[in-house]
Amino acid sequence: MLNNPPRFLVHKCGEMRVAILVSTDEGMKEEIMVRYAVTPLGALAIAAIAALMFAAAPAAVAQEEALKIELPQPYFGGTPLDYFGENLEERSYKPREPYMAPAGATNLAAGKPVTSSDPDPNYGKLAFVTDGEKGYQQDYLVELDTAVQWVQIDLGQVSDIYAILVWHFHAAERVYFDMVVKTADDAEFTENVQTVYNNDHDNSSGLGVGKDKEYVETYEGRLIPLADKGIKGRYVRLYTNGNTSDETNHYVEVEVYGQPAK
Ligand SMILES: [Ca+2]
Ligand SMILES: [Ca+2]
Repeated sequence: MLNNPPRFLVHKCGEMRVAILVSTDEGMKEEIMVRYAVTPLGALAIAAIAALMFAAAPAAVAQEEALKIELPQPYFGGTPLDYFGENLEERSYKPREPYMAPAGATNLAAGKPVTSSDPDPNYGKLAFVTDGEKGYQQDYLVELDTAVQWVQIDLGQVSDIYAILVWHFHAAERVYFDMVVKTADDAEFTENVQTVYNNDHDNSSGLGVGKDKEYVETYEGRLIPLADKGIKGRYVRLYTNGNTSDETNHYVEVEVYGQPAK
């Protein structure tokens, strides 16, 4: 795999080596492409040809690709948000950049079982969290009780997790408080527990202090980037503690991109 441009090494004796660095399971390795005894001019010529060949070569075999994320229709209208928190992220009105993850990642959460701290939602069903419907309409919304509540998804097997994407509710400008996201190998969250997002700066939910930002909900959902974090787990649990409009907690959809762990 040509991960790096060729390097041209001309030795004092007039021998030239054209080498490339390739990445292998053992790490970076130098592979010699050409080794010639040449005049300095000849060395330059070979270097130029090799550079041209490299430039013309097809791109390295893809190890990563952009996640294929289906976005719902945006909602226009509603009351502008009147909330300024110290920890509120500055809003970006640009579309999110494509997110690169190891090739072959899929939404492991699709159709998977959902449990919750509130097994009897105010309205909607827990199954809505993983049913693929992400519209802003209330028909797609599950509303959980007030105070700290969580939903939990069982991916079915321990998996490599590259990104978690969550839509709480996007038919209004809202910020959900104390959003904490954890992964674990067991449903009780005692084994291999990892906190992958926490924006509870004052520990008001009692799950620990987090440094992540609060943000305003949009149709793009919130993508938690984990591709380079080496996160493995079977269960994903997401907490919130009310929002800027009321004290209840909402979900439209949660997606978990990754692959079953090898
Ligand atoms: Ca849904
Ligand atoms: Ca808080």
